[in-house]
Amino acid sequence: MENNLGNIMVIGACGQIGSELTTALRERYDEVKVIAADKCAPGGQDLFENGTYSSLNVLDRGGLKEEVEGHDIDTIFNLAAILSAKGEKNPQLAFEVNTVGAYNTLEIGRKLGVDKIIMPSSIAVFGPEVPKDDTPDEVYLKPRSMYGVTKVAGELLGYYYWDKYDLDVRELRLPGVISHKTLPGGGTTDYAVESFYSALTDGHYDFFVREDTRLPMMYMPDCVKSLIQLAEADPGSLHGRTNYNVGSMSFTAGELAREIGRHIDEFSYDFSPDYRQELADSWPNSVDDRSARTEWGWQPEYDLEKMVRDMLVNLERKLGDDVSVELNTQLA
Ligand code: AKB
Repeated sequence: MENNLGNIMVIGACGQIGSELTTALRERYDEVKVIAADKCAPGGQDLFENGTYSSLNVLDRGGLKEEVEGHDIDTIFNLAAILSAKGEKNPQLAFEVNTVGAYNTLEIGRKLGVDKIIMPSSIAVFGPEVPKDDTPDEVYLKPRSMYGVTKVAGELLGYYYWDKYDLDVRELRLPGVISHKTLPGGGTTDYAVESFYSALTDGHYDFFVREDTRLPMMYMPDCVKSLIQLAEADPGSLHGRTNYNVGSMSFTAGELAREIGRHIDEFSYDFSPDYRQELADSWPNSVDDRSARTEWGWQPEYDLEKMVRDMLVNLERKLGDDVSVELNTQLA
């Protein structure tokens, strides 16, 4: 397909979202360079075999400049981030990677005249004061986690670079992202992914949040679609710019457990909230994403039922002999 993104660099390409976004971009556009950039070891993964890999730490501004210049990059997706739970264990590192990383990306974009920068923000920008249901884009932001603080800073920095330097920066607020290819690393919403692995390999999962914890979530195909749609959107229609809510599904930990249990009779579960409960409690139940829908055509495809089926089909295949339970429904 013809693209309006030119040569692309995905920073954080080894991560949960980066690994799938890189593959999707390479499949979507013919004859286009999609550089996978990260500081992970490029050993043997298809990500590195099917395109160029660039060893890069987003905190190394000189190295970033060299890579962006050397590959003649037009569009940067910066997905390098320390997520909420890990960020509370090491707030200083979260500040560096998330805020300095965003600043470096914007600065290099400005200096080298890059066309577009896309950076995910998060539902972690919200604090407990805002309406819990259908939380709007434009509300008072007082997050309680360092991750949330850095994401608010990222949104404001992005808006500043657009406003002052005419740099085409676009950001959306992702909810918890569920996927089967690459594990998430250190988020509060990781229980939603872990529960599938444990259900299949042990028949049991101990959720680290309360049963009634309701959070906005999204399945990876919708997440990848949202990032590409926002990147491809006509700049003239983008008024929100760096604070788009993107809703998809919203469910409690108990509802997720029961939906997995519909396919695995022997699945048992407990709820033992830990320090991550406080973070989950400070976030919305669901978001109002009307701006994303009207300004760039956002429309999710997966709901809880469809996502759970797809996760189980794919993980059963991936985990092979490690699966220790019987699936009681015909999934494929
Ligand atoms: C996290 O849990 O930290 C992330 C997020 C909601 O941005 N998944």
